[in-house]
Amino acid sequence: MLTRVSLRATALSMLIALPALAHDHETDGIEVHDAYAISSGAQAISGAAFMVIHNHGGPDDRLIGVASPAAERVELHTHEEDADGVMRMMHVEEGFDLPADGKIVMERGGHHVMFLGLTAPFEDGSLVPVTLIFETAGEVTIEVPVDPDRMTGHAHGHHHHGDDHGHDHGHHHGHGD
Ligand SMILES: [Cu+2]
Repeated sequence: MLTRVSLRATALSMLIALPALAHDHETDGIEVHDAYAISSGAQAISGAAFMVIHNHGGPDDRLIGVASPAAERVELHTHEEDADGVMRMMHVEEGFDLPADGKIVMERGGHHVMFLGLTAPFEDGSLVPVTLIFETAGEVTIEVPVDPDRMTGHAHGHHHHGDDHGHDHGHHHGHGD
């Protein structure tokens, strides 16, 4: 009898806690699509994540930061062409604009979430927790699947993998243990 009572008490406290959690995520109208993460194999010390973030009916907003337990440092990056025509990766401290009914596209060769100093290798099919920090909407935490073979949504329907694809694969197999 005592056991049954305490179980019921636990279930009740969970019921009370849940609506508060759900509320936080629904008010904002932030929606994340097509998220995936990559790294270049088991020896990799860095990784990247790509996704499309929609702002459905919310006010103008801005993605100002990102956090994850998967790496020592997590930053918002972009690629920019320098004066010599070389593409360079840059930390974007001010973050990315997310206007009302607009979107942020993070894709290969462009904006991305950068993981520096992976706490564990990214294993195919595992989920990387990522917290997106918005100026107005606050924090939105998502789970990003590791999928090194995935192309962005824009590449949909293309079966030929171009040269730009090659460097992302690296060597998946190390020396074997
Ligand atoms: Cu980067």
